[in-house]
Amino acid sequence: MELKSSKMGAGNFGGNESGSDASAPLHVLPPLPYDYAALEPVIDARTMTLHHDKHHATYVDKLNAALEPYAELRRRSVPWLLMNSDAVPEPIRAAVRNNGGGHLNHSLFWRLMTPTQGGAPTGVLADAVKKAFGSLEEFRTRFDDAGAKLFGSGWVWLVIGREQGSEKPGLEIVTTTGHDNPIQQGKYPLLLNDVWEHAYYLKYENRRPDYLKSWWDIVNWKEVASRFETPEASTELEPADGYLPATRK
Ligand code: MN3
Repeated sequence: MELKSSKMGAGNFGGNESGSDASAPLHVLPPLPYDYAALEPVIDARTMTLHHDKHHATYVDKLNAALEPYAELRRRSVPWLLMNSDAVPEPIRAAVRNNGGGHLNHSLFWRLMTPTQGGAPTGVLADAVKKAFGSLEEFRTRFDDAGAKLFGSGWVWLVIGREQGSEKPGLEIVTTTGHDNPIQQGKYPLLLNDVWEHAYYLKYENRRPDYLKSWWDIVNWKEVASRFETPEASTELEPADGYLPATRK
């Protein structure tokens, strides 16, 4: 499978295309699109600082370290690595899955939150949510329930998968453990929430359901709608190669 490497620049998920410095880190920690305190009071600045500068940064560092001896794999994007785990040598397979997934998921997560949006989905996304879940309120309830029930560390997602009881594309709520991403199941992520304790414990302690409920105030619905309407523009998932996001049609 060949990457459309020319499209893989945006989002820091692609390979080092300059090729000028073989020792340069290939994967780069993206900056937060807002200040550390911007999501308060829902997520406190201390949590954001640790989460981005320590947790996410460590995933990027460990991913680069794992890939360092493998010249061919260093050209590959994170989604490609996650979707082609058979091509990743066994000694680094777990490290690439965990840290590559951690890098991809957090990069999406930062962009799907905003200090200014909140509110509700509009347009065709609103219609799709209503069709799949009955109402926005029901969707949120089911999403929160899935996140609250997920045992241990993981993520809760809204994805383009399959309509319930059919082969047609439709919206689904799924959960993943660790840092797995729904692209590994052929599903296209639209929205995600991090339910690892490091995402909420300083402020919410053991009250994960309170965190899940509060979080809706900072969801970037504009970005969710953009992903839904033009998934092909989300370059970090480009190498899906016929796998996704064609499921929308
Ligand atoms: Mn996290």
